[in-house]
Amino acid sequence: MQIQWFPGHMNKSINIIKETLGKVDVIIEILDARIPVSSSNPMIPELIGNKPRLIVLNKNDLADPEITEKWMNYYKNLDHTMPVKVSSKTLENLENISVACNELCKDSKWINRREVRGMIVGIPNVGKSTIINALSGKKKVAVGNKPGLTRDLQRINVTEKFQIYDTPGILWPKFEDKVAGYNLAALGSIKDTILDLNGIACKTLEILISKYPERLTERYNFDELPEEPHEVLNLIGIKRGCLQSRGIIDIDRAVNFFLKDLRDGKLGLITLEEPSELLERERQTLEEREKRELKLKLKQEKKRNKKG
Ligand SMILES: Nc1nc2c(ncn2[C@@H]2O[C@H](COP(=O)(O)OP(=O)(O)OP(=O)(O)O)[C@@H](O)[C@H]2O)c(=O)[nH]1
Ligand SMILES: [Mg+2]
Repeated sequence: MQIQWFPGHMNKSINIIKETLGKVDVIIEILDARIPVSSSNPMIPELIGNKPRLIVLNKNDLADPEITEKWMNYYKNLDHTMPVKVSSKTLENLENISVACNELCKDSKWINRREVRGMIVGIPNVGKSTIINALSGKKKVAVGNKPGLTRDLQRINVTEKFQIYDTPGILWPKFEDKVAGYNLAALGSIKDTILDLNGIACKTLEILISKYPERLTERYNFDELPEEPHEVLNLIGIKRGCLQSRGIIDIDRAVNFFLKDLRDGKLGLITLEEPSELLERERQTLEEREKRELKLKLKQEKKRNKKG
């Protein structure tokens, strides 16, 4: 699964962040609590250096609380970093953002003289605008479920002591990490029109069969959960009456049923990735990169030999 992003957008985003970085005290990185790794941007640590970073695990109303705790512990152990879990939809814990930003800056010389300034960053659809609207209590920023909606940089006074910049959906996910592509697509953060939805549903079902088998059994009233994702889709098709003429199962409809259930939280509180999987995930990404580079090298050699 390839994630699309255009070099022009990437350069513009980086320039905006770099320009704004000098004016702020804290970087507020919004992540989707259900997929903290997949919804992160690989360049942030390098870009912000030693600047304090607040990790906001947003959409916590949809995430598995047990795994969110694991992620909280994981981020607590990183340098210059503090995590908070929030839901900008239910407004749960939202005030912790300003509390944590103040905490991150509490030893600064200027802390009693002026407000803490934060800059919100994150990949499309993680809820940046929803958070700012909720914090400011006004509908100042366009919100939508289509990726890439916010376009211009804005500055908002949250309280007298806390000010934030809104940025467009300016960061990109990890291109090289295939799992990230699948996870983002499964949760609706990449436009469906460009996707192989059947493949995405199967990849996600693979995770759910191993992590949350009982949720699938409950939701679709299975007597027994099949082992293979495509078999689960077939069975969802049958259970939901997705049938074409002559009783053939309409898999596309079954896929849509399943993805809608997942995105709407109908399968319960679900998190697709855990900190313990990080190392293996990085190893896989590295292996893929090496394979790609080797393939390219062989191709170039073949070309050279043909010429020679
Ligand atoms: N359930 C739930 N949905 C949320 C939450 N926060 C945001 N959303 C939804 O996620 C979608 C994207 O939210 P936005 O605030 O537009 O995301 P954004 O990061 O500003 O997106 P771009 O402007 O495209 O970069 C919307 O449908 C929101 O309603 C949350 O905490 N819980
Ligand atoms: Mg936005």
